[in-house]
Amino acid sequence: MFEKFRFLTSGESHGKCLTAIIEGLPAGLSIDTDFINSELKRRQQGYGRGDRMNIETDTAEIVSGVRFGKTIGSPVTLVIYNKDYENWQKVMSTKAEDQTDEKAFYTYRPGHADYAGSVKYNRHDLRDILERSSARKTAIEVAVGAVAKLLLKHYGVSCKSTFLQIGQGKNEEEFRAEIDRAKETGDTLGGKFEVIYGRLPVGLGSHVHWDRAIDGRIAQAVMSIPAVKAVSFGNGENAYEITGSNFHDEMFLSDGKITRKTNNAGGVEGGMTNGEDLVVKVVMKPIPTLRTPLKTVDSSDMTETEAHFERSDTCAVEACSVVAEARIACVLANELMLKFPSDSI
Ligand code: EPS
Repeated sequence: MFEKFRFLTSGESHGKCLTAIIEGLPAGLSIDTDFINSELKRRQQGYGRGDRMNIETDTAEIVSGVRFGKTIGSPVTLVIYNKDYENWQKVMSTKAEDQTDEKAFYTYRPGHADYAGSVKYNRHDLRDILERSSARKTAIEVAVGAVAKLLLKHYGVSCKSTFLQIGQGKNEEEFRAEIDRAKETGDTLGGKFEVIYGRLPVGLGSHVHWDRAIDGRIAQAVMSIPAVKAVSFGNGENAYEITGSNFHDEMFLSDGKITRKTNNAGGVEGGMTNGEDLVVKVVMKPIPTLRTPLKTVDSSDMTETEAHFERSDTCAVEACSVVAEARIACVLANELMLKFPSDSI
């Protein structure tokens, strides 16, 4: 999927650091580290975040690919150090001789990766799965997305997010009340938000093969964010109840240019951007690590029990929207580089 703007990330939630290597950036792109760090700060904020956010002050260190503030065409390496590692050095040691059962756990958290991950990778201590399945890894993805956003900004592309609903709440005041209520009862909350990218060129993506459709690529990138359960474009989630004459966005001319009065397609037709705003709607489920225990199974003796609780957030929808912006930015950066290939800015 990422043919031009490619990246890999590594790192565990309580490991030493999170790392990313980005390849495919043109040389000469200004890398504004303050912008990258402000995006990391946005991801840490939001009403309902947990105690881990009081420990971390995420900042990205650039260790390759940038000289005197500009890319030089070589891979860009980013590192975010986990402050909390200080408290986990023994438990997260990479050395065989440090083997310990401290912080091991065996009760699957329903809704999390524990069960399927432990079966797939044949791990007894579920911490081996928790550490990478944790949404902690989205910190480094936001740093990569910030670099992608710098490329998009260079081409004049804009980005914003809006919260549509959290629990039953539909405005800021109601969001907070819902989150307070969930927190009191040891519960968690999901929500719905939209990400809008504007001023995109016509023709990113393609209709010629299924795996080149930009809506498909964006859906994959957003759906794989931890806890995301639904992704749609424009008015796509309601398309089943509207007739064709009401759904499709009619075309008009204004000063010789094509204009539309509606954007039910969310800026994508035939798997390509059509010049209208790209509107991606996302639903995040409530985080599955609950203070109020859920019924589950203990894998060590196969008895019914209650789920493991580890420090968690009550609601991370705001953080999720920053991660979704970042993932979409990476897809768009790749598509821009495919359509306008260039070794330098
Ligand atoms: C997160 C860091 C994690 C969690 C949260 C997101 O830190 P810790 O496990 O040390 O509390 O706060 O992740 C989850 C709740 C989860 O289920 O994945 C972060 O940096 O966003």
